[in-house]
Amino acid sequence: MKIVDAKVIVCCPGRNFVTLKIVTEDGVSGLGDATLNGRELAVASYLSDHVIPLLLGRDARRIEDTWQYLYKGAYWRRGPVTMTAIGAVDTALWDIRGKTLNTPVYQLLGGRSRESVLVYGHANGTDIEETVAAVARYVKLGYQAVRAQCGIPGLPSAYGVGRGQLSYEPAEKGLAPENVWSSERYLHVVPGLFARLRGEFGDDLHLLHDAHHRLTPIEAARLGKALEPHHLFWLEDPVPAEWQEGFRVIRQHTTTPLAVGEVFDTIYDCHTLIQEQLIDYIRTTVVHAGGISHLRKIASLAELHHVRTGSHGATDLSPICMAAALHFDLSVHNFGIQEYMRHTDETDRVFPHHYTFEAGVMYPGEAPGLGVELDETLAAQYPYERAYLPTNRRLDGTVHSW
Ligand code: KDG
Ligand code: MG
Repeated sequence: MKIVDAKVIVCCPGRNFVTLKIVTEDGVSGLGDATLNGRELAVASYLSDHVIPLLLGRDARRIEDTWQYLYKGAYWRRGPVTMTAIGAVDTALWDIRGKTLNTPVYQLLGGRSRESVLVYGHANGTDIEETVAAVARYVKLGYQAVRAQCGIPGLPSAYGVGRGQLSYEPAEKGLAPENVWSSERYLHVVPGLFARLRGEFGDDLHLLHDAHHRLTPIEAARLGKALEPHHLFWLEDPVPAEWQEGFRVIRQHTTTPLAVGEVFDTIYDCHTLIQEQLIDYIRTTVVHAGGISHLRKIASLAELHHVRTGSHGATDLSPICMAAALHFDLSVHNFGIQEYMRHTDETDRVFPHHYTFEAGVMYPGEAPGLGVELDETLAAQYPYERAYLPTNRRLDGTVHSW
């Protein structure tokens, strides 16, 4: 089953998405998400200029061999651009395999390990009371798990606080905006937010929080300790993710569960964290960590060390990635939770899909392959628009992690 064609489609139905489409000699096509927020065209070029010429004529059934060929064959290994491109090829090949065998991808991954996939939504507000109201809206929609973020007095903007919609979209059209940050002010607010949320919603609702890589280890340890009475499902990205040793300090001080991984692109970024049990959830994604094949290897290592998965699922990951994540989540034994930010209606129209949400859980659907299509005619009506994630500076002007 030879690959006879492949192309990259870049579109912007509200935000930018990069998609790889691979076609076989039998006329079967598969899709892979290749979106790297704020650096989209680098992956598009990597695929068009360097990967697609290598795919033509290859057997689409050799998924593992193609992964190894692209990874080892580049000589320059790892990195978000390379691994997103490999992830797109891998995802598209799993899609083709499912369509060829007329079965949903999760059946090829060992079948269902559970009936459905627990997801968490994003609640946010400019202050604590607005966030409480936002969490209430999610509870009303049936969510069993909610991530809560709120504005910080004295700071003009805060990570995770949107513009009043259910979805939060950080990328801005044009050049990168600058945010202002103060860890001191942030640390004053967050414990009070969760005390208020537990008081309002009781013990059963799963509550999550994302510190978005901004604290030092000892600050994160202090936050984790302060949050212990409110038993979070997890505290995400407490310190810059590449700073693996930092987690040892946090771990010594707090029992708040820790999650990390959305910026990791291979198992080599997280094997120490997993093997030393310095984290509880590994949040690598299909799109950025080398596709379904590589994510399964990370999950297998994590399973040995009591670490569960928690796939990243922000709106900058296209519905193709969302579908792939759901097939993966349903199949792996040590699944934890899946992030779910709803895409805009425009995005859903460009990427019609079979996955569904009901009562706080999701289902990938029973369509062959991943169960997502790309309406190329509609996509062509939304050309690429340059957009960047924000940057961040402390109150005194020093650059800080965003
Ligand atoms: O592109 C960056 C976003 O995906 C990221 O900021 C979202 O942290 C995020 C999350 O947990 O969804
Ligand atoms: Mg995050």
